[in-house]
Amino acid sequence: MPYSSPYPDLDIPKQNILSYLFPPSKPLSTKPLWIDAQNPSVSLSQAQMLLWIKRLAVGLDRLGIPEQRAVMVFTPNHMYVCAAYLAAAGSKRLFTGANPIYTVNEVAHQMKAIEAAVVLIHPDLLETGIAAAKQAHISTDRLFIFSDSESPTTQGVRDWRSILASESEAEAWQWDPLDGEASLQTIAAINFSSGTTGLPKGVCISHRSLITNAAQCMFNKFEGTQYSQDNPGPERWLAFLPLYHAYSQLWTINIACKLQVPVYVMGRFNFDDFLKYIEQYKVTALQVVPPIIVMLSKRPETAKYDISSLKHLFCGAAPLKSELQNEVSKRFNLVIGQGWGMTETTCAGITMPGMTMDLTGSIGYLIPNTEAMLVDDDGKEITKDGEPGELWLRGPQMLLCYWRNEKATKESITEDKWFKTGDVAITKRGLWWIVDRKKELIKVNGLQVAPAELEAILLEHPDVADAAAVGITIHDEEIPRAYVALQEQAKGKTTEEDIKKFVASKVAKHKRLEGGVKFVDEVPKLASGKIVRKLMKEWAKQD
Ligand code: AYL
Repeated sequence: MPYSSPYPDLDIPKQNILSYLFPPSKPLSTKPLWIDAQNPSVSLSQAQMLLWIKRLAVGLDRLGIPEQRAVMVFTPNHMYVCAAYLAAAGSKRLFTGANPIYTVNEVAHQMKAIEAAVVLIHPDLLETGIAAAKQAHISTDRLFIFSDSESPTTQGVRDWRSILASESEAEAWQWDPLDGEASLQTIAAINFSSGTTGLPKGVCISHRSLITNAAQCMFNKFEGTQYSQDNPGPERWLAFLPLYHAYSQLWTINIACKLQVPVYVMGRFNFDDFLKYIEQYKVTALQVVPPIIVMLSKRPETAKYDISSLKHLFCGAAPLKSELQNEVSKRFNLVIGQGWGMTETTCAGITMPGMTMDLTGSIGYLIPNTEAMLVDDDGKEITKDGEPGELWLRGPQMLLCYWRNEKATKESITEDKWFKTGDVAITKRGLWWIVDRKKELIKVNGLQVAPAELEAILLEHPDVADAAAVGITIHDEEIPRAYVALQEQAKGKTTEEDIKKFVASKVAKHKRLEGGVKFVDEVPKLASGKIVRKLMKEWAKQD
């Protein structure tokens, strides 16, 4: 028997994400909702946001972008990313975002994988964006400069404002309601994840899944508190997590809009600014990742600011030590609740409700409408509380499929719709703990690093005969390390630094081989060719 959520099922509407966020029955709010953290006189209300969404949706129609084709953004956070996300999804196109620290090769990979039809590029990233588009054979007239102020045409690339419809034209635009089955089958967003194995893949999330996960997380947020969706209480958030990731999209765009919580949108992350904004705007709650909790614990800058307005931190994306959770919670007098989820589960799957303070490191309870199974190495179901197994999940927030990758889809979703997470969990009395990771994934700063991607790059080096990448943990932080077998003639000549530099020239910072390069005679593999990562992780522990 699978485990089910302790909460009653929620009734989730089957509709367009725009119908859910901007219901015609409710007047649109004109209060500042998305506010520029750096320049708070600049903001967008719910009503203004909808107008930008419509103007862009009509603009995309005019460009002739077909349904279910990708609108990609390559930018640090700013308010208009929310408009691009909802315009793309709401007009039945697909939203996808690339990490603004990506190299040309990384952006080009994503552009090609998703067959981007339009790319909106921040002016600071124009050179990288144009070079990547060339590699991906995307023509210049499909690229647009994308920031919160108008830019002149540069290298033939126009500002995104040039494709926007006028206000009156936009007002006439109506979205497809996507009632019923269409809500389940229409993809709204594609974020990238390596899943349990291989290279990063596009994760197809439907309108229905987006709505489901927002509803589940809002239920969970208010569970056991005096507040509710109709009366969320006095809240102010700071959006510093990147909007190309599911976590920020869920809270900064969808939930903030639904609950009408003002959110200060921050561009590039900087810890001092982060603290300054919390103080300045009296931020009440934050969605964070474990490295933020580490910074709050260790960095002296925290003493310079008054962050006593903060009452709640919601932490997900990587393991958080309970000692650290408890220390930071006591010191700053706030509740820290963990949540677990994946790009493939829209975002959340298991979370600690409301203002519950847990001292055991638990990630919480299954959220409504969600079932789980624990499965042993032979594929048998584990039913005894406290016994570890691979976590499988089922619920309306699971991905539809991996984009144009039937093989990966079949490998990760069973015929009766269980999604295999690759995480190892235990459960006791309805609570859940993540105890291990069975899949290859390395998590650095809460961000995914796919070993297969690093291995492909290592093999491009002429002196490398074979290579494997694994995550190793140093001072509670996971970082990538490579085990490399050199070609005969390179042995004793090619150095660790050579390999590290080679990789660093091709990847974003968080994927660099900070855990070092170890030379081996042979990369340990099974007869099938499968790399034995566990063994290398054991070696690393003995260093
Ligand atoms: P992706 N503890 C341990 N590992 C975790 C946790 C956690 N609390 N949360 C995520 N992971 C790991 O796609 C786990 O290995 O999504 C999982 O398979 O970037 C992988 O990260 C997925 O990484 C929320 C809010 C989850 C945010 C998130 C983060 C989603 C990260 C639930 O409510």
